[in-house]
Amino acid sequence: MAKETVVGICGICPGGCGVNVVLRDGKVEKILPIKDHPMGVVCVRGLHSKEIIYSRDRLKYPLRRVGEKGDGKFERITWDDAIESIVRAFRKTKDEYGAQAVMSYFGRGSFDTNLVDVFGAPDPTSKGVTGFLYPFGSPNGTGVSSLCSVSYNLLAAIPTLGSSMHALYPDFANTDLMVIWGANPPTDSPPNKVKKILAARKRGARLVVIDPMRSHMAKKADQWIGIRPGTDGALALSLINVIVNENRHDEAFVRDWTSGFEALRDYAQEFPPEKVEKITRVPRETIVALGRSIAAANGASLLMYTGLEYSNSGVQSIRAVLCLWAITGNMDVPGGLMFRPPSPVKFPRIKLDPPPGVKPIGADKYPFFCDILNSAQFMEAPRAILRGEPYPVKSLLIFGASLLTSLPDPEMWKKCFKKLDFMVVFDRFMTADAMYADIVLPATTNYENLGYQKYPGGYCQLRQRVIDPVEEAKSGYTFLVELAEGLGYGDLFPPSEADRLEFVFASGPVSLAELKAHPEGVKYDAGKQEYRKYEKGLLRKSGETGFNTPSKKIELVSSMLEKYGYDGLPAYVEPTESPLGSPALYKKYPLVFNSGARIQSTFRSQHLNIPGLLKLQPKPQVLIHPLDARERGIENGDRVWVESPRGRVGFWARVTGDVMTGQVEVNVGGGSPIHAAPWREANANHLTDPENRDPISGFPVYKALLCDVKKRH
Ligand SMILES: Nc1nc2c(c(=O)[nH]1)N[C@H]1C(S)=C(S)[C@@H](COP(=O)(O)OP(=O)(O)OC[C@H]3O[C@@H](n4cnc5c(=O)[nH]c(N)nc54)[C@H](O)[C@@H]3O)O[C@H]1N2
Ligand SMILES: Nc1nc2c(c(=O)[nH]1)N[C@H]1C(S)=C(S)[C@@H](COP(=O)(O)OP(=O)(O)OC[C@H]3O[C@@H](n4cnc5c(=O)[nH]c(N)nc54)[C@H](O)[C@@H]3O)O[C@H]1N2
Ligand code: SF4
Ligand SMILES: [Mo]
Repeated sequence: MAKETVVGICGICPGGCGVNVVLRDGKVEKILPIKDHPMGVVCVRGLHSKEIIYSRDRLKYPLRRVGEKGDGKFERITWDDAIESIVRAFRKTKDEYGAQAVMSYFGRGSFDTNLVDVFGAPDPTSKGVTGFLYPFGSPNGTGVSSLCSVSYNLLAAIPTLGSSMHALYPDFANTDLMVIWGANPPTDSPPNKVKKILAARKRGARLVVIDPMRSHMAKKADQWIGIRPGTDGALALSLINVIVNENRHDEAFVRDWTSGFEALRDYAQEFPPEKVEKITRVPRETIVALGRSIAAANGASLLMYTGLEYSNSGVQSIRAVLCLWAITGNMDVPGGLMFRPPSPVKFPRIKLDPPPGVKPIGADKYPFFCDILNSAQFMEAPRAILRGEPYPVKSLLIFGASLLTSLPDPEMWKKCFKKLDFMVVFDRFMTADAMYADIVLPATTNYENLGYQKYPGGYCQLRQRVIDPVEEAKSGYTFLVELAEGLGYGDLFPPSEADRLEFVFASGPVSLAELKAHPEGVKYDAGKQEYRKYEKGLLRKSGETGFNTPSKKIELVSSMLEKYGYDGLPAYVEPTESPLGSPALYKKYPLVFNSGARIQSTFRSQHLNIPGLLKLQPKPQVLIHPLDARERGIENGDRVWVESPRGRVGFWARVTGDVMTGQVEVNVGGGSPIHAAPWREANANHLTDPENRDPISGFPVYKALLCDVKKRH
């Protein structure tokens, strides 16, 4: 057959980058980027799509475990048999312990719009799949939101600004100053902000990056401000200190549109730059100069992501930064942090409500998290699985996630897997978790699925099925609908991917016919952008002026958090395991441990078996400063142990000035049986601590711990 080019969407992650797929004989031959696509980028993983789709490691058939848990002995079964087994097991759990004893965990392999829009919780601000088990009677929909991005996106933003961060964006096109704080856009998926940032810089806007590492972005910046991990809250409060003490805040905005200013101003007195220099390692002159330039900027924009989430005051530190943006009048003004316009169109959603009467796991310890997300906090699952507290959990569905590589203390999670009555894993590959599952099911890549993708700013594109599913792999949608049918509530959902498209576009902003006629995508009206929407009643559903918080103001002191018993102020807490927080331990473990900065060629635990991508970084590394390396007799490329109070794991040293002295960065992702040998044993989460968490979000402190690095002889 001749070559055929299909306008498609990259099918590796849900980023939604536009690609041209060159097919030969019905198989993907090549992936070519489309430059004028709204995403405008294709990352290195997308370019290696072919290798990923046709990897010999892909799961091909449904499997049933026949050996002991963890042995890796499975037999091939049919899909019907698999669904029947899951249904039987879930029903048995429900009969014996109640529906709440069945739990789901949706990971980074589940973020596809086509799933979230159908199986998500009622509040569309949350991006996870939390509602699938609601009709079954279980409130215990959980997932990677228990440890990723919602601390910033929801838990800090909603009580402060009255809105999720998904509803905001930095106005790079008009900005004077860009502050990138705990994010590295070149590795985001898709990495589509980089172009805008570089264009703004070319136009004359200053770029400042606050990061413990000289990241990809920091290398392109006017200024890199290195910081000790986990101390950003202190830095933000010190910037506030400089600004209020020099009367540089936006007085009119503070008076009319914020609440709690006096209390914040008083609290910030505890954070003078000379004291905060010792906490953060940011020189006092740098703090003063940055405070002044944020206040003086004619529109200061802010980009954050996960960098601040993993400390002992993650939520509050992010809040402190948002407060800083508010008091300097940088909200919803040209070049500042903009609210998206209220959209005149809605995509229809299926309404799934949490079952009444039973609280999700974790609601006793993290009530704010569970209420905002309509979800359980998965970090509390071990208590339920191992000890039956506050009630037992007996069956677990793991969908597109790798718990043993992503959560602290893999050995404890293995114990949980062994204790469960039933576990099912749905994935593209045989993960470490799958080795413990009763049933393992093969998932497609999105190249094998039919669906749609919507983009911010009003653009929608059909996700064409570019190739047939590999062997017996199924899409997440097909699997979940079949499972729902087995469990007796399939009628809630359109029965097939094609029916789902009919459902969405029957009343959506564009018609299915239009989308089919324009495979490159269709624009629609996503609302008119206006500045200072709070003055015009455009941020509240009622049409009243102000922000969508209880007081209608930006709450510097949060009434919502106070109601839940937390500090209303954006209070800073020193990381509990740190040079200042645990000086005795610091003597034994004299390096600050950070982990998980993204690598372009990998995605958390993914692609560490894909030869073309592995070539880009064959071995798991610990990044260490030349002075620290020399002190330990370590040279670039040496095999080393990274030791924490929890244990030791082998890595390879990358000696580089891109990290600060006294601090290391450890690669995350390793630890799965299909990984290339060097990565297979390198599970960084043997070094992290499941009990060390942010008290509001319950997120593990992945990025502010202690360790030492030793040469491995
Ligand atoms: N120490 C430390 N630990 C961390 C982090 C850190 O920074 N430091 N980062 C944390 C963060 S932010 C996150 S999000 C978690 C990530 O945790 P996970 O959600 O476990 O992410 P992945 O390792 O990417 O695993 C995703 C799995 O989904 C599969 N998959 C991919 N696409 C699909 C699909 O379409 N369908 C199905 N069914 N499966 C699919 C992949 O094969 C892979 O096995 O890790 C966390 N862990
Ligand atoms: N290629 C690739 N892309 C990915 C992923 C991947 O694994 N690979 N993972 C995806 C996932 S799960 C997520 S959640 C997003 C996350 O996207 P980002 O949050 O942008 O993730 P990173 O690229 O790690 O950037 C975080 C930055 O924060 C810095 N940082 C760490 N600790 C601190 C701190 O205490 N303070 C400050 N100020 N900065 C700190 C890190 O050094 C790093 O440069 O990326 C997604 N995109
Ligand atoms: S970010 Fe990379 S892997 Fe994800 S959709 Fe875009 S090109 Fe594909
Ligand atoms: Mo994440």
